[in-house]
Amino acid sequence: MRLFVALSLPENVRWQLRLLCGGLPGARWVPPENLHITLRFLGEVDGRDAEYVDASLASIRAPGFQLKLAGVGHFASGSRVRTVWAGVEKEPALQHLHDKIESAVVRAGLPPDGQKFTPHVTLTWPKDPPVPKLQQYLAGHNLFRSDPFEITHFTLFSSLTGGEASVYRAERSYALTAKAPAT
Ligand code: 2AM
Repeated sequence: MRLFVALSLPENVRWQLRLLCGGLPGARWVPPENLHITLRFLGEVDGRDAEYVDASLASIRAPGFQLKLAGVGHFASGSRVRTVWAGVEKEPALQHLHDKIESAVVRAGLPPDGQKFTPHVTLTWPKDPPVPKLQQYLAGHNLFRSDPFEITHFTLFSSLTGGEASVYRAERSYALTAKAPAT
């Protein structure tokens, strides 16, 4: 089973993100129901390991928090653009939650990720967009800001790939504790 841990997004924010889904020739945009913030990609995991991961994730105690999406960006390998995404405004509680999830996954016996966590919402995996179009897209959406939204839980998703778009299914959600009081 192909698994990943992610934050789902409220419907109003997914609608706001739809406004960013256009303007790159040939791009196939992630359908609104699939938009998410990946916290940890687990890849193919067998049933027993999935149970260990589930138990380990269920033991996490971390406070809820508020997030806002901000701006757009891209990841590239060399000169190849791999991903165009919406950014996430800096929030220490998100990094904290990511770190707890990473520890939980390793405690469950999976290998460490070792990658720096750059929170984002993937909008498209474009196919060689013309550079001027990409620059125009990035500059044009630089000022994008979503409404703020509350993060009250995180979710273990399974992913079925191979079709037109991947099918993500929420396998289990894990509640965060009540938001820490402002200091
Ligand atoms: P991203 O889009 O947030 O970058 C579900 O497939 C999610 O897992 C994707 O949205 C992607 O996160 C992440 N993912 C998929 N394949 C991956 C891989 N080979 N390595 C790392 N992350 C991957």
